[in-house]
Order: sequence, then structure tokens, then C-alpha cells
Amino acid sequence: MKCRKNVKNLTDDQKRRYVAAFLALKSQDSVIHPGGQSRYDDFVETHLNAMMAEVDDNLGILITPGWAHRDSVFFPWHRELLYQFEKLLQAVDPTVTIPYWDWTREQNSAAAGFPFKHGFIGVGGTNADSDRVKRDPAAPPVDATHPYIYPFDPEAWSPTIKVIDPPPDTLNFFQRQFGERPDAPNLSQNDVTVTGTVTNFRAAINGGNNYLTLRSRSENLHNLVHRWVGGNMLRMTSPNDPVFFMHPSSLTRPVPILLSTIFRKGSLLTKRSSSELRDADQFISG
Ligand SMILES: [Cu+2]
Repeated sequence: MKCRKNVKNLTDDQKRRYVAAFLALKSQDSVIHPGGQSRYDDFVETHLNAMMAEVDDNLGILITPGWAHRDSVFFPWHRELLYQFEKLLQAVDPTVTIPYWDWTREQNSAAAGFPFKHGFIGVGGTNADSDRVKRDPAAPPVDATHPYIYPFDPEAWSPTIKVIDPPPDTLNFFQRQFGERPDAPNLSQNDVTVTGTVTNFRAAINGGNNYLTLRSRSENLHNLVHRWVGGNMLRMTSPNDPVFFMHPSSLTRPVPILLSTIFRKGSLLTKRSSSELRDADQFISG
């Protein structure tokens, strides 16, 4: 049985293996467009296409939800996308599972489970350089004979699927903009209400005693994380930032617990202890 783990509980070796596996997909050939992009990019394109299929009227009212968002399909579609991605990772390295980032708790570089570290998937963007994600300035210079000291080199990572229409998207470098948007200055909290229930994960899901409410509240919280990270994560091509896969991995973590509770029509926190919800550190992947 393979389990997905909190980033904070990965060993250095497990982090290296995870990075090596997704970098391998970045150099494997595409199945969707052989010769034209990487296998990793196929996942970026699939997410883009799912969102491009959404149709709003001129007032922003949803007409067609597309394949993956703003509808009941949000959880299962993303679970399947992660499952397919994880199977490819495991073809590279059978020990690998997608870790999850608990963005309700691991919210700054001091936190062990904060994934944005030089030694893992790179840090936040550099303000003075258009929020570009850069290498560790303390690392030795990189040249032909001296590779970057960490497995993931953010300056060698290229987002390759562009949104053509609409809107035109010219972001062709790796960018993160932590907390820069006025509508997402902070990450979602778990036990502390920040600005009402929209940023309080526990309150949002606790009130959601039917699937549709749970879906919409969870998706809104998930959108907040996309906006907080910013840069590539803001786009329909958000899997261009490798943290994409750790983000719904966290969100779908409690879903089996929530669904079993909802279908028994009970209250979440009486049927399931808060510690069970909080500390479900590992869960069965797929
Ligand atoms: Cu999505």
C-alpha cells in the first residue's frame, strides 16, 4: 500500500526522489503531441483544456462548467489527474507518491512542511526581477561543469504551455508572487477565522453537510491558494508550477473522511474527532 505524505514528513531522500521523478516526466516525450512537448506538459495542457471548456455568459454567470471546476466534478477530476500523474512518477521510481502541502498550517519558510525551499521545489519569486523564481543566492555559480547543488533548478524550469486565447498570456518564465494579490494576502487557516469562513478551512467544511456545499467551499479555498502563490499558479496552466500537484493532494486528503461522514448524514466534528481530521497524516493514494 502506498501512502501520500505531508511534505513535512518526507526525508531528504524522499524529496530528492520526488523531484527526480517529475523532472524525468519533463524530459519524457508527450503522448498528446509527440515531439512537441513533454509528458509533464501533457498534464498542463489537460488542465488548460479543462478550464477552456468553461463557458460564462457576459455577466460572469456560469453556463457550462467545463471538465474540472465549478461543479461536482471538481474533486474526482483532480483526484484522477493526480492519480494518472502519480502512476507515471511511479513508473520512474516505484517508491514515489505525491506529497501534500498542508497550506492551512505550513505557511512560511520556517515551517517544515512549507514546500517552497531551495532544496525542494524552489522558493518565492524575487520582487526585483518580476517575481521570477531564482536559485539559492548562496549556492556556488552554475556553469557547464558545476550543476546547481539542488535537484530542482528553478532557473532551468520552463513553463511551456501558453494560454493563447483568451486572455493572451505572455508569462514565459517561472514566477511566484506570494501574497501579493489584495484578494489573497494570506493562506487559508484551519482553526482561526481570518476574514470570515472563506479563509477558515474547518468552518467551511464543517458547515458543508452536503456534497455540493462542500465542493463549492473547498474549491473557493483552493482558489485562494492559487491566488496567494500567484505567477504560474494563477493561470489555467497552473500545473506549470510543480506545487500544483501538492495542492489538491492536500485538499482531497480529507475527502474520504468527509464523504463517509456526509453520507451518514452526521455532523463532521461529532462523528469524527477533530484530531482525526487534523492528523490524518497519511492516506491511501488513488
Ligand atoms: Cu484545477
